[in-house]
Amino acid sequence: MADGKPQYKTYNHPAGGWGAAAATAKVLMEQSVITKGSRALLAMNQPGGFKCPSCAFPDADCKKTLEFCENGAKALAHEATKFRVTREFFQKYTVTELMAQSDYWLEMQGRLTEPMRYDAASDRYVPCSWDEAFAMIGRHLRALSSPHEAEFYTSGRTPNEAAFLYSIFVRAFGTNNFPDCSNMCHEPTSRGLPPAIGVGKGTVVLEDFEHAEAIFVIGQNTGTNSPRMMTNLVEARKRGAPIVAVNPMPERALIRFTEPQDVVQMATFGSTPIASEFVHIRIGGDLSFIKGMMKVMFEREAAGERVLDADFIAEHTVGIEAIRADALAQDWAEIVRVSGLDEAQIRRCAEIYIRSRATIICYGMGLTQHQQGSRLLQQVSNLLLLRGNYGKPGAGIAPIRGHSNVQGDRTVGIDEKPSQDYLDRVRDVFGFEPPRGHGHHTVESVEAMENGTAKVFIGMGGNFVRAIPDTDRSYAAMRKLALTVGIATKLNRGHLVHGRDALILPVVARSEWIRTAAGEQFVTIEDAMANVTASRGVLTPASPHVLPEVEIVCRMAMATLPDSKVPWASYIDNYDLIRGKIAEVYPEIYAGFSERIKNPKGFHLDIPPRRLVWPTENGKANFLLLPGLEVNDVVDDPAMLRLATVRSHDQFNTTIYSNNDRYRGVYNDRMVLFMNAEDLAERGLASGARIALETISTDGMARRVDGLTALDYPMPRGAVAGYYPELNPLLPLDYYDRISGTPAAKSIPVRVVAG
Ligand SMILES: Nc1nc2c(c(=O)[nH]1)N[C@H]1C(S)=C(S)[C@@H](COP(=O)(O)OP(=O)(O)OC[C@H]3O[C@@H](n4cnc5c(=O)[nH]c(N)nc54)[C@H](O)[C@@H]3O)O[C@H]1N2
Ligand SMILES: Nc1nc2c(c(=O)[nH]1)N[C@H]1C(S)=C(S)[C@@H](COP(=O)(O)OP(=O)(O)OC[C@H]3O[C@@H](n4cnc5c(=O)[nH]c(N)nc54)[C@H](O)[C@@H]3O)O[C@H]1N2
Ligand SMILES: [Mo]
Repeated sequence: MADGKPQYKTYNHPAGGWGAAAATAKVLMEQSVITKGSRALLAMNQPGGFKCPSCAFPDADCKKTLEFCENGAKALAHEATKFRVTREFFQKYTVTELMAQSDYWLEMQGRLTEPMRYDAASDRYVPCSWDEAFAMIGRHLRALSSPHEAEFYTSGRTPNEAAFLYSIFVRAFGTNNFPDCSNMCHEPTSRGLPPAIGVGKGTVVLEDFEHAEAIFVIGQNTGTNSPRMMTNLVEARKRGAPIVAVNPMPERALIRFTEPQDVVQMATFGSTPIASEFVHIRIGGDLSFIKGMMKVMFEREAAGERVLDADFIAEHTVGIEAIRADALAQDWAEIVRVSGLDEAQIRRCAEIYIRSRATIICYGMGLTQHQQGSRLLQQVSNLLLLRGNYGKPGAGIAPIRGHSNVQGDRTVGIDEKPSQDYLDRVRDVFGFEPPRGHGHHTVESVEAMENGTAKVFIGMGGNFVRAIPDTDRSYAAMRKLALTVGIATKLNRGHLVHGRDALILPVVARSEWIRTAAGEQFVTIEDAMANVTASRGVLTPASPHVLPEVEIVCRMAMATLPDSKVPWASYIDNYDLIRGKIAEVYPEIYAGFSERIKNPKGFHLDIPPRRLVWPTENGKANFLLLPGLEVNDVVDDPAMLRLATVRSHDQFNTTIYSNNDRYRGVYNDRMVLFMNAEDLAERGLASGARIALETISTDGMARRVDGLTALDYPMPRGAVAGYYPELNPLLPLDYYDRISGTPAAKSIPVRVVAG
């Protein structure tokens, strides 16, 4: 468990299977919620129940009775835990003492139970009433000389109703400062895809997986981070559709998987091979892989073979000439050098792609978190356009989103660069003039704290200080603030790295019911495939003193904007009124929201490219060029290694469930560095050596993490990986994709030094 002896061994079993079943039972036991947790699991992702609080992958239309996975069960067990953080707990420890504890320890203390206020004299959090808390927020916000001195963060577990009201409150207050977790995650999808296809979302629905003739999974650790998608991959593989997995780490579930829900496979210890082609790519090598495939296609087309969808290209697209010239001009030796792949494998992947009449390309953080993340996604779209892989069954682009409602939060207004059309509608519907300029994304909000222009930080969920880059610098920036507010289910580091005043405001969790004066309320979420569904908690809230997020937003607004014309109090009780307003602000997609949500299966938000309609400026799908083969600045240092910061199997972002990472064979340790054997040998290191890492950066700041164990692991040469958030001190704040603001957390240039 948390403090056992570190062990490193190879995991030779298929992913999923009995290992997953055992892990599910174990986590329910650890949180002492076997009966309660098992009961709640039966309601998870079922009509009339609640949506899994873990990832954003859609659930399969009620086809299976148990629509949850090992990691969904962990998320639920940690939410439904019997452990509580009470006023006695805060009386026992000073904030300085709590700061010395690990993230894992903080998480294991359990659910927050009542509002707390920081008391500087005793260095403790002390109880305060909800009225006092809201009054303090109102006082601080009204005292600012400009509304732009406040930063309003959102994490993607926040449901639509709360996120929508939060966006209205913040705009009525007068700023578009909406740093949010999406800025560190799929923002390249939101910003990169619109110029290409007109929407910043995926274009596939779950059913498309049943019709796909090939599936590419690029830079995404499916078995750990969206395990429910394994069902679709297993099904595809069983009917013979090839799967191409592109990843610098041979992620276990992408190689072999046993479905925990498949009784026969479980009983016979059977499993399904997943990747028909495992593409062991260098970190940041994806652009050259894509260009290599396109080069093959253009060459074969030039030789008279029909490998492109000429009709689709002629009718729907603009810009193929530049893409063709660029791909043909690439040199194989360079493609091979930058990608770390051999030409024959790239040709085989191109062949798979050419043979398939309908292809889905899925991707995750392995593509988005690079300096050119947004433009890299445009190249993925180019590849799809070449064979008309939009607007037909079984085809399209599938960003595998992170948080369960991160896509929904963006749809309903959490956006630091809102469109003028949207702002006009907010004005018309709510009768106030919203601010028109751009606000801060996550990195800019930290810069504003650092230079003293930001004074208040409100965190609607999440664990901002642990999620962002440059840990030491970010801690210092947060500590300069006048007020920090953490609206949360669990205690986390964000509550301990605080401003002069600080509040912890505990909320009702996804799995718990919400009862108001108007009766039982439900919330809604939008999954990664744009399905909007209702979520109704089934458990009793963690304490009688926690409040739903909607109520917290309304009461912050009432305390801050006493003259507001928006009827905040009415929304506290009746969530249908909120959905009515969402429908008014977004009539194209949300008309009739309150009626449509009565369908137990929910409804799908229109994605125009599915109908071959392209809401781009020119009304066409655009081929967009990214010259060269590199997606990150080239670093001229022979000792340089590219570091990807990744998730273990036992964490949800900054929440650490245990110090194990079963599929990668690491137990009781998170301070490890996965490294290629030759890279180790070249540095005179043996597997297990104690090392430190330093960032190779250009800003003159020293960044270093000590106490790491280097492990011989099948990584490509020059590529290393370790865990987020422990390695965030190595990620420079200004090392990010300029289009999306997303930190390049998968390609930090580092060097190994003696530890
Ligand atoms: N259980 C669980 N589920 C989760 C989460 C969690 O922490 N735990 N987090 C949620 C969130 S917010 C998100 S955004 C998603 C994240 O889910 P993923 O996108 O799977 O996130 P990561 O674990 O960061 O890493 C992705 C993969 O990218 C690979 N990779 C690294 N660099 C490169 C590269 O240059 N090219 C390619 N092709 N691959 C590369 C890594 O080896 C890793 O397998 O999952 C969501 N679901
Ligand atoms: N180096 C590096 N950095 C990264 C990444 C990476 O791959 N590498 N990934 C990035 C990504 S993809 C993301 S999405 C961000 C994640 O950043 P965040 O979303 O900020 O972080 P989480 O760890 O998901 O937040 C966990 C906290 O949310 C609170 N919480 C949980 N459920 C609820 C709820 O229902 N309501 C409320 N109000 N609070 C709740 C709990 O108190 C918990 O402590 O991190 C980013 N940072
Ligand atoms: Mo994410």
